[in-house]
Amino acid sequence: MSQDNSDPYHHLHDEAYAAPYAAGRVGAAHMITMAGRNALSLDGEWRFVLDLYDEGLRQGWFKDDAAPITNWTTPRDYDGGVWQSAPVPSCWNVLKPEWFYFEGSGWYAREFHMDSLSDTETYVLRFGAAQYEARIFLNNQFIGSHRGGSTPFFIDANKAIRAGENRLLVQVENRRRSERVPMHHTDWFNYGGLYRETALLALPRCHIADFGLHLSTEQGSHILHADVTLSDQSSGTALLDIPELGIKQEIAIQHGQGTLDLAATPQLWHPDHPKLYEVTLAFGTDRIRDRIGFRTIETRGEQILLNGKDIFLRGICVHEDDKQTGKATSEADIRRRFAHAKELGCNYLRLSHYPHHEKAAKIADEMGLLLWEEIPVYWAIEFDNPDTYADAENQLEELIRRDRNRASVIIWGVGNENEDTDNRLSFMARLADTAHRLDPSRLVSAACLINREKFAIEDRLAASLDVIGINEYFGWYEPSFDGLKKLLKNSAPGKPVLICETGADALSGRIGDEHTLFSEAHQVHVYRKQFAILATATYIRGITPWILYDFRTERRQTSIQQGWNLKGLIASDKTTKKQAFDVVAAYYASHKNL
Ligand code: GCB
Repeated sequence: MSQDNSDPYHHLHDEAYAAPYAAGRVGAAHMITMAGRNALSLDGEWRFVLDLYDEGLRQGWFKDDAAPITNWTTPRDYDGGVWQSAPVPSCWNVLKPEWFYFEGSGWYAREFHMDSLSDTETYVLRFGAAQYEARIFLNNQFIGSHRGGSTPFFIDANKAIRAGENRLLVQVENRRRSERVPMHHTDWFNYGGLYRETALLALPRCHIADFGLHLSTEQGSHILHADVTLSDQSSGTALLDIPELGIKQEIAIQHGQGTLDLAATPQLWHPDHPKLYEVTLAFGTDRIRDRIGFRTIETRGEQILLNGKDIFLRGICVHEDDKQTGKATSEADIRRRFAHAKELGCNYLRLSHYPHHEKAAKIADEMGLLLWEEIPVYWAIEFDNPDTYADAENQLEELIRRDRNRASVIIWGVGNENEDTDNRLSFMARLADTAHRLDPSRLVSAACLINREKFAIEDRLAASLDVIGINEYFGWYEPSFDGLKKLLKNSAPGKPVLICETGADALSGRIGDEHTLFSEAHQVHVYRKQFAILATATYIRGITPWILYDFRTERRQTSIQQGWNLKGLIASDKTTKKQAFDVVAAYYASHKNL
C-alpha cells in the first residue's frame, strides 16, 4: 500500500505492500457459533477480476471511489466497473477455460443495502471459506484478513458499515507457498476463490460466541457437559433447554464463561440409529439452536469403543472435488457422496485432506456416518517455521470450534504422510496436544508413514496419538505385497491402527488382467490382496481405501491419468462404478458385526 501520496511511483517499488494487512488478521478467537442463526446471505453474482500482479493491494484499489473515468484527474488501474462477474460461492478455475490454472489474487466486489443500523446490534461478516488468504474491505476501509483455505472466519464490520448502500471488496489469494498449510506441493488441485457461503450477521451486542455440549461416562453413568463463552465479559444466567430429555437448566455465567455438568440418559447416537436432540441455549436476547447427538468414543488397548462397544470402522476417503464446480460443493453433492459410502457398506469416512464444508458433518450426524476430519498438515510443510505452526494450529482450532457439537466426528487428524523428523515430531505432537486440550471428548490421530528402517508400524508421534493412522500402497507404488505381510508381522503398536489409505489407479473401463497397471482388474487384485492380508492383524480397527471418486490433480500427467488421480472406486462423473467398488462392498459386508 503506498503510504506516500505525493509520489505516484512509490507503489512500484514497495515489496512490503501486503504487510499492513497482517495486522487485522482474524482466527479462531473471533469465531461465533452459528447454530440456527439467521444471516443476510451475500451469495449470488459479484463483480470479479483477476489480479496477477497484486496491483489491488499495491495500489490500494479499495481506497478509490466509484467516480466514472470521465471525472478522473489522474489515471488509475482500477475502476471497479468493467469487471467480469462471478458467482459466490464458486472456484474461479472452473468459470472460464483461461482461468483454469490461475494462482494469484482475485477481487470480488458487491454492494449491499442496510435500511438502518441498530444500536443494540453488532455486525459481523462471515465467510464459509476462502482459498487461501483473504483481505476484506468495506466502504473503502480495510476491516480484516484471514489465512487458511478451508475454515470459516468472521470479520467485525462495525467500524465501516453504514445505513444505506455499502460496498464490499474482497481480495482472495491462492498462491502455493512453502510456508503455507498445505505448502506448494500436494496431490490435489489448487482451486481459488470465495468457494463457500458468505453472509452478514446482525447479533445482539453481547451474544453467545461459543457453545459445546458432549457426553461422557463417569463411573458407569452418563454425564452431559455444557460450556458457554460469551462475546464479552458479561455475567448472568444462560438457559439450556433439551425438551425431549426434560432438561431445562440454568448455567451461571461469570465474566463471559460458564459450564454445567448434569446426569442424563439420552438415547445414544450410533450410525445404526443416529438420534439427534433439539437443543436451545439462550442468554439475554440471544438464542441459538442445534440438533445434537450424544455418544462416547474412546480406545481400550487396541480397540476403538463407540458407546463402550468395540467398533470396526468400515470407511472410505473422500476429497471435496468436482469436475464442474471444483472445491465448491452443495448439499446434493455431499448427500450423493454419503449415499455412495452407505451403498459401499461404510459406517465411517475420512474427509481428507482439509476441513470439508460444514454441512458434511451435519449431514453425517443425520445419516449416521462417523467421520475423521483433518487439517492440511500435508507432506513437507515448514515444520521449523513458527508462523507455519501458528497457521496450522489456528486451522485446527477453527475446525474444532466449528464442528465440536457434531456426534459424527470422532477423530481429529493432525497431519498426513510427514517424514519422522525432530521438527515434525515437536510440531505435530503440539498439534495433537492442542486437539486434546480443546476437545477431550474425541480421539486424535494422524496418517503416518511406515517406519521403513524397521519395517514396522512405529512412529515417534504415536505417543501423542490415540489411534495410529497408516497410509500404505503395497501392490501399487511397490508391486509386491510381501512388505505388507512383513510390516504386520513386525508391528506391535499397542494402540488401534487405522489403514487411512491404500489403493491403486484404474481408468474406468480399461481392460487388462491383474498385472495390467491402470486396469480395473489390477485395482480389484490390489484390494483383494490387501484385504486378505490386513484381516490377519487384529489391531487394525478400520480401513479407508483411497478414494471414493477420481479427482483432479496436476501431478498426474501420464496419457492415462491426464491430470486426474484415478484411484476412485467411482469415476469422476460420480456415477460410473469401477469393479473394485463391489470388492470393497463385499469385504465390508463380511465385516458388518466386527
Ligand atoms: C497418498 C496421499 C494422497 C495421495 C495418494 C496417492 O499417500 O496421502 O493425498 O493422493 O497417496 O494417490 O498417491
